[in-house]
Amino acid sequence: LALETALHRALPRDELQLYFQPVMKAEESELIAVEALLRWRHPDLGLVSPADFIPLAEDTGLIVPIGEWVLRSACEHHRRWCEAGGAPLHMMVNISARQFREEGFAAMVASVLAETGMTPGELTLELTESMLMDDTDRALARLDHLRALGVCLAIDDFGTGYSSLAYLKRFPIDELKIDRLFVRGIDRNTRDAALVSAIVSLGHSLGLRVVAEGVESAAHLAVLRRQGCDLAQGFLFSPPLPWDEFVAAYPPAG
Ligand code: G
Ligand code: G
Ligand code: MN
Ligand code: NA
Repeated sequence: LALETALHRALPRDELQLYFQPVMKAEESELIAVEALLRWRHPDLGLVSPADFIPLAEDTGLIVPIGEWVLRSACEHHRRWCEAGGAPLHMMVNISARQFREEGFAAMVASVLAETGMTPGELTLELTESMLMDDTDRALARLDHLRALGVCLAIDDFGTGYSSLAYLKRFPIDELKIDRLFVRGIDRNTRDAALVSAIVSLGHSLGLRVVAEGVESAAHLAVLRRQGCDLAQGFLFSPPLPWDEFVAAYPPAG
């Protein structure tokens, strides 16, 4: 309950912050996108991971205002990037299940796009398989609504959820993000390598871009390049960084 009370105050007290992790073209190691990752600076507990407070935010419904803040802040940071003369950069934002199911979600996305002047095609919303699997007809309607706004849609943590491949045929998805669970062993474990290779082929045959998460070593990247994976994200390139550090590491007009 104490944590819940504190979470209620997090937004008005300005305790939430976005970190940004670069996403690179696998072949050229060139910056192409950035994922916004939420952090909470709790006055006593210090930095609290979203893994520890997103579930609470979902249960209490606080995820709705918090998620809107995340999206607006991500779009505002993107505008700063553009104003600094940055090359086109996709902004990737995580969406939670409760947010996605919220009646006004697509309308909220539309108004944030309008208010911030964000180019819809440069925004990617990250969804998870389980969000699409319950009530698939309604999920499809929501995805169509979002796609009509011009935003891109990605499946995050691909391969780990409860899912069916049939939805890939029906749903208007642009991108698969392979969970780092599969990437971790690709340079040593032939099963992991086979799974990642199969996901890359599956994605490409459906016209999707494929991102590998959790790329931690040059050996990981070498296998991913050989397999033709499009994009790579992970500690090999950079951990998630505060905006100023991200911009210093990847100068927009550099
Ligand atoms: O950045 P980190 O590894 O601590 O993230 C832990 C988990 O929290 C990941 O599953 C990530 O997708 C999720 N997460 C990070 N930022 C957000 C956010 O803004 N919204 C939602 N819904 N989840 C987030
Ligand atoms: O679920 P999602 O993919 O959104 O989770 C993103 C989380 O993964 C972030 O919290 C980030 O800190 C973490 N992360 C990013 N790159 C790496 C990596 O190379 N290795 C590991 N172990 N975690 C990573
Ligand atoms: Mn993600
Ligand atoms: Na993921």
